[in-house]
Amino acid sequence: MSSPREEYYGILDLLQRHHGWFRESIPLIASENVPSPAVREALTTDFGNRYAEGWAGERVYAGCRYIDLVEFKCMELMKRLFNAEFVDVRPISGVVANLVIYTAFTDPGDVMMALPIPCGGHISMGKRELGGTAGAVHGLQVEYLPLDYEELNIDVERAEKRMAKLAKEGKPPKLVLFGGSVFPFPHPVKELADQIKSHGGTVAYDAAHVAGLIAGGRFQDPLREGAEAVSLSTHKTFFGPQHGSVLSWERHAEKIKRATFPGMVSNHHLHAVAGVAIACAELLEFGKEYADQVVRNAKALAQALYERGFDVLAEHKGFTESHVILVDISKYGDGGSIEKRLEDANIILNRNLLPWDIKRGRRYTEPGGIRLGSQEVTRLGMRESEMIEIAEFIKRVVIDKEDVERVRKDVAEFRKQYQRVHYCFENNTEAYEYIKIR
Ligand code: DSN
Repeated sequence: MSSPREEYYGILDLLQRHHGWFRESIPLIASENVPSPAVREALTTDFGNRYAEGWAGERVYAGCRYIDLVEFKCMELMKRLFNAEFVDVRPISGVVANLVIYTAFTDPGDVMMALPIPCGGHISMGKRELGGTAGAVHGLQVEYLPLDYEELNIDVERAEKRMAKLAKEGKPPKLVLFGGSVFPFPHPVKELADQIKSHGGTVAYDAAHVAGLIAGGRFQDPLREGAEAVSLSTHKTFFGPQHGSVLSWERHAEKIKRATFPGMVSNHHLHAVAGVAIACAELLEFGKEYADQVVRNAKALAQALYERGFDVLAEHKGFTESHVILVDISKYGDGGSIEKRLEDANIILNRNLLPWDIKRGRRYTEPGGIRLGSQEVTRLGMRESEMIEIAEFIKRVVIDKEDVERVRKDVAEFRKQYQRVHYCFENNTEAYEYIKIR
């Protein structure tokens, strides 16, 4: 058995190896990003060891003098960024932000409509029998928004019919949650908002994936299209630390505040709130330029993959209007083994169910698709020409079945030029530098 000291150094060694690996890899997971050195600095502060239960300025804890000032700044900057009347920056993740919305606007047993998981819905929107948060934790009865497989978007006509049918059966949706984890095109919020409201329902929007693009003015603006509440995670296209938030209107402030605390959080990860405040300032300054490049890169990567023989979905509409692209990989194998082969070549992305996979008997372990996101490589300073190089690396692994070792060496060489975080005020520390403070 190893001694505690050996274990201690062993753990630290694994952390350093992770950093070394990411320095040499191409990070394409659509739900991740790399924060700036200033955000990483915030995460190491003593804020991470404190409690601040309650609302800023009205805490149930002492010692919050600076914590309150930072949290007020975070709220003020986030309101500016999203032109929101009210924000709650305390939910500690996107899932918790969704739970805050469920708690504020519904009761257990109510009907909620959202996309099913194979069609891009997130696990936090899932049914009870699937263990999804909405059903299993808050007791909502989840009904599905229909997806148009060709358009990769919600089918407005079928959604209207489904909603009308639910209303006729005496179970109109109390909440309709737009958004999801595969979110290439703006959802028809304004097209459906009136009908949702006419049945007494609330329009909500999960912006976890697209928050940075909304902040940069490069995606739809759900608050102006009829949404009463918007949940965020702050670490996907929004390039802060892992955390969540809710945007809304002043008229809903009290019930959202109460749902967050005492409902969902005691400690709300104050170091992360500080990191979110810094990321808000960075997005206010650089967000437009960043979001434009993220979308340009996603389109360029999709086009380059398509030209190399990959079945990138939604070609007829330019593949994507966000950071995410979805590829039907089934003619080369299953998504699980392709994900693994690419990982061995230091190309890190994830397998993904395609909308029709479950009906065809596929499972999430071996789905027909892979999902790629352009936001992290954009943050590393890459542009359209680098997307072509990335597509070529992917082709060498998946189509040419080249030796992964050889591709991995070329990927590491390619990555040498992209070691700094862009779209931030200071980048003296490298993006994946291991910071030792022992
Ligand atoms: N499961 C991740 C996603 O891809 O959306 C994060 O919630």
